[in-house]
Amino acid sequence: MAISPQLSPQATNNSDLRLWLENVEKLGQLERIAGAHWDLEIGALAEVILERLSSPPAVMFESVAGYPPMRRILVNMLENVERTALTLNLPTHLNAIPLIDALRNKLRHLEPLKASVVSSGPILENQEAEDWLDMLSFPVPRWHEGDGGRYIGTAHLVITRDPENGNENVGCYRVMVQGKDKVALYISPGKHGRIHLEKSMRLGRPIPVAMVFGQHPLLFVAASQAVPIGVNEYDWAGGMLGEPIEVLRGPLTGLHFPAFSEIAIEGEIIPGETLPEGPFGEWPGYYASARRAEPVVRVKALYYRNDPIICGAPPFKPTIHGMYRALIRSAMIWNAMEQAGVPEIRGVFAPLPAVRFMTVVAIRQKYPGHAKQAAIVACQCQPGAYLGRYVIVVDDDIDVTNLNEVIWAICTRSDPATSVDILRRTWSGPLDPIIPPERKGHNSRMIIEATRPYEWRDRFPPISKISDETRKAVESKWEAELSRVASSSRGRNT
Ligand SMILES: Cc1cc2nc3c(=O)[nH]c(=O)nc-3n(C[C@H](O)[C@H](O)[C@H](O)COP(=O)(O)O)c2cc1C
Ligand SMILES: [Mn+2]
Repeated sequence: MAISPQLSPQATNNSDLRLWLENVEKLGQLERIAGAHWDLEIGALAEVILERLSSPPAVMFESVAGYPPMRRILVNMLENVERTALTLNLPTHLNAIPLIDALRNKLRHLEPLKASVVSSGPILENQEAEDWLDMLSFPVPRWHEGDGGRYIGTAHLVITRDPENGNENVGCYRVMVQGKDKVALYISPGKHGRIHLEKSMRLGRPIPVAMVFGQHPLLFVAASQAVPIGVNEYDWAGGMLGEPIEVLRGPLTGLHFPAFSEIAIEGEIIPGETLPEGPFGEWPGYYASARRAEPVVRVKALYYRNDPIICGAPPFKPTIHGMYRALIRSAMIWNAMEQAGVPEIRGVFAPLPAVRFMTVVAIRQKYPGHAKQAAIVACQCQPGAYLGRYVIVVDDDIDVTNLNEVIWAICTRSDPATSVDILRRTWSGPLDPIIPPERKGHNSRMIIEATRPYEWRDRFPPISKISDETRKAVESKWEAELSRVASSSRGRNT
């Protein structure tokens, strides 16, 4: 049973998820699935679609079993280059490296734009107070068999305030439903929301919290990538969008949430109040931590739009998802390397399956030691330092986004005895699978210089490959034959 598209007729605000959906639909990249169950089916379908398609569409689940048809779940929002570009307000025709280049330029010149506080918006279309509300009136998925519960927060916003200086922060920290009016969240050490929470705990005061579970994906990017402390995530997103994000001031907490969001709550954490949370499949592709006591938010008010949409980005195995993370991290590392003065950087890429664990850098070598300098900076600059493992430097004839080329460069231009270095006691974290529980904290880095050795780079064996000139001439003369061969062998190619 398919449901006809019901996008809001008033989707005119640029920070509105529904306008984003209209644009994705114009790209032909929005699919709808009706009738899936919240318990494992939505998670499994999202995963299988990622597994089967190299450029997967965004998928909207409607008519979820046991729920009103238009309480919806949207997944796989940012799983290709085009939708990541659309979301970051960049041209959608660019390939990965030109997009990374455009993004890093944009980030370098980004001027945050102060959010504009408004008094109404679609998020207020429905309002329910503490005695009425039920977090499970939405089709919150249990994404994977091993998950400890139903996670409403995987691509969302958690808004908190610093009890000392009043600054607000918007972070993305996983949220599990614990009952009609309770949710638990996990924030890892050092995150801005955790700093606010710890300060309030020390003061012995309840901490007000607001959360948003469906919003323009740019706001999810702002909440889940490293916006520096002191920069408000809404202001950062406004700068990216080129216009201020419209926010409402929550009546109970004074915390701000986007006027065009889909579902929002206000509530508070009482110091010391915890419930068992987790386990949850995490971004390295493993269950890294056991079920443990985490802070509980008592939900005091619920707001939602008509036909609300929960956005979901549960961490699947990174071999099949995470395109936006790869693109954004690559741009951030590239900028940090340039700021550190590394010259002639021709490409930086954090390959998809490796998430943070690998960075590949292409340079045009200028002096002895240039490759080593690039490697050390890439793996120790701020956006590249946390939870890395391998850093590979290649010459600029290698396409850093193509792992086949990178592996060929490693195999033919590095010699393990002379091209590899290990840095010890570098920055790791609780989610590092290879570090045993009693040693979490540090790990190491392997630097691989897979560039032609500087000293004799001019005498390095030439590559056996036709020249660009010959290729062009042959391609234009033989195009018809080449197309015939490609189409007649298509069936056998899969
Ligand atoms: C899909 C997704 C889920 C995330 N879940 C968590 C989480 O559960 N806990 C956490 O501490 N960080 C999580 N992160 C990472 C933080 O959102 C990220 O570090 C962000 O920069 C934190 O914001 P802050 O710097 O304002 O603290 C997640 C990131 C993504 C992309
Ligand atoms: Mn922050």
